[in-house]
Amino acid sequence: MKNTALITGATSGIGLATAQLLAEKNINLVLCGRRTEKLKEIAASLSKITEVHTLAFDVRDKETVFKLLQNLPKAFSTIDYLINNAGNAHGLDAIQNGDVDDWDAMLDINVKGLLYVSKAVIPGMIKRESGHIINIGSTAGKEVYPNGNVYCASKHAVDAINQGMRLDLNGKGIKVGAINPGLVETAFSEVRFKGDTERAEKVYQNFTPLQPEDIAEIIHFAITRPPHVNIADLTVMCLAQASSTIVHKN
Ligand code: NDP
Ligand code: 8X3
Repeated sequence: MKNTALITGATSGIGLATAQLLAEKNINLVLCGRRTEKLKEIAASLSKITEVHTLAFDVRDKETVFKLLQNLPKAFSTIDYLINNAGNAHGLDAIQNGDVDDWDAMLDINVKGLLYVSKAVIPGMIKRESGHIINIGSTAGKEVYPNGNVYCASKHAVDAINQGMRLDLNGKGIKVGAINPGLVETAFSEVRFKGDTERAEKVYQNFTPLQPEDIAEIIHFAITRPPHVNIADLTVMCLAQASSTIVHKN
């Protein structure tokens, strides 16, 4: 029997690379994101190699999250792997200059959205006494950098939720673990800087950042460990990065 992975934020970056890799590994996919057209395009390509179901929703919309995830078509309703990946940074401002809408977006998407999706998926895992939840945290969940304030808070919350999930689901046959990347070259900075591509590109210049495929490989490694092995918390940075603020550039 094929396994099924539900990936949030599958339309771009880490989520998209993970969808591609897991499709190649013959895992069925439930792909989520807000952009319907992008989801259709990805499904058209990946359904040549595996079974794909797409769900377009905003993780902030809790009613829709529960309605869609509790009514998955039978062929996709057994979620073996939940990849809680949807998220972004919005802005990079000192706390005194922060935009409250940016704060709302980061806390609502990165924290509350992850909770809603998990709440919808966990009961099935508990019933089956099986499943694996991978929470995508960040080095920003391990340290705080200047102007990162609320984004870092949201990822510290993911770190706490990851630990809390592991404690509360202990003994229920469910693996829980976080993967915390450093700088990964995706649309992340373009979103953070609200479409300022020039500023976004500069974030990844003069060093070799992680690529989304690097994280996808680690996610695949984590979900293919033997039944008794759970990767609880894994931080990964590119060679040039030593911390959020120390990046060796050429
Ligand atoms: P991208 O911007 O490339 O991808 C973000 C994904 O999240 C998109 O698929 C987007 O889909 C989805 N998303 C964003 N907001 C919502 C929402 N409200 N509802 C549903 N889906 C949403 O960024 P990354 O791939 O880099 O980011 C993925 C995760 O990795 C995030 O949690 C990020 O914090 C984390 N991360 C990223 C790092 C990096 O340096 N890039 C480093 C450490 C962690 P759509 O727009 O279609 O809704
Ligand atoms: C994304 C990495 O350093 O931009 O979580 O916060 S960073």
